[in-house]
Amino acid sequence: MGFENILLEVDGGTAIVTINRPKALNALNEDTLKELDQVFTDLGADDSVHAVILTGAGEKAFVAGADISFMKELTAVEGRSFALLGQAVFNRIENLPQPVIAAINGFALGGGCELAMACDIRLVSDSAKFGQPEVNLGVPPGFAGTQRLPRLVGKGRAKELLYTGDMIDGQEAYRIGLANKVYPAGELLDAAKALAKKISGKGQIAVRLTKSAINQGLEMDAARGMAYEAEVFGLAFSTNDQTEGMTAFLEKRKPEFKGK
Ligand code: DAK
Repeated sequence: MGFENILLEVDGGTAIVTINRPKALNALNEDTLKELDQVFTDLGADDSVHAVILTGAGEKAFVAGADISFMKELTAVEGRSFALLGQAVFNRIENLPQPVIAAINGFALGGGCELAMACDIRLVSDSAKFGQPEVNLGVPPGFAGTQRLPRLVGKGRAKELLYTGDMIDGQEAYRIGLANKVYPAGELLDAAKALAKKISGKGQIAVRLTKSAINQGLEMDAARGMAYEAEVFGLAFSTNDQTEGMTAFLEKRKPEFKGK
């Protein structure tokens, strides 16, 4: 299926999804969200893809937010369905079986910051700018910014960003735990590809089970989270990857994981 607002490239085990509306700083309208939903549905079902990189086209923006010209005339009912669509797409990304790395190459504002937070890992360029400026537009965040930001950076820092709409740069995002690493702009995509490749070389079932244990576990109390981890750990012992990984260690060779 061809997409109008998204570019998809698959190289080895890594898929690169680029949101491609650079004239509107990659702002998310309904069509773009629906295309993102489709592309991530397809990637989630593709076992040859081991990691996904999500980035924005052009040099200025990752995603400058939900599309304000699209949102301006929405009725209350339409606004609610737009928020539910965005939340569903972001949940799909957060719960994709494979890890998703956001390569944040510029503005990540509002829905763009929320999209980045739905990814597993955020690598950012030194020109990146994060913020939740919804209060400047007279609305609260609608794509789970009130939920994911405090979970990532803590309640106090999240409230400051959400109440003021202030922007922070990549270094500050790194300092508060919103970004994993900061790179010079020209090195960002290569760094994301290198990280994706590194993850692709590991036992894929183990990576997926680990993602599930973290995501599910964080929604439970610690005792239930640990019980879930034990189940997931046990499940790994039904795989060839577990036999291969442990045998290879004892034979002092590199494992050859098959994802089975
Ligand atoms: N939507 C639509 N177009 C946008 C856009 C956006 N979010 N951001 C930028 N653009 C467009 C600009 O209108 C401009 O278009 P033309 O005038 O060339 O046609 C083009 O991109 C280039 O932008 P600028 O000329 O403004 O570029 P600058 O470098 O001067 O400024 C900027 C860059 C990122 C600082 C500025 O564009 C800006 O402030 N943009 C808006 C950022 C923003 O407020 N983002 C948050 C959007 S609100 C909800 C559902 C969802 C949400 C909330 C509630 N419910 C249903 C309850 C989510 C809300 C958001 O994400």
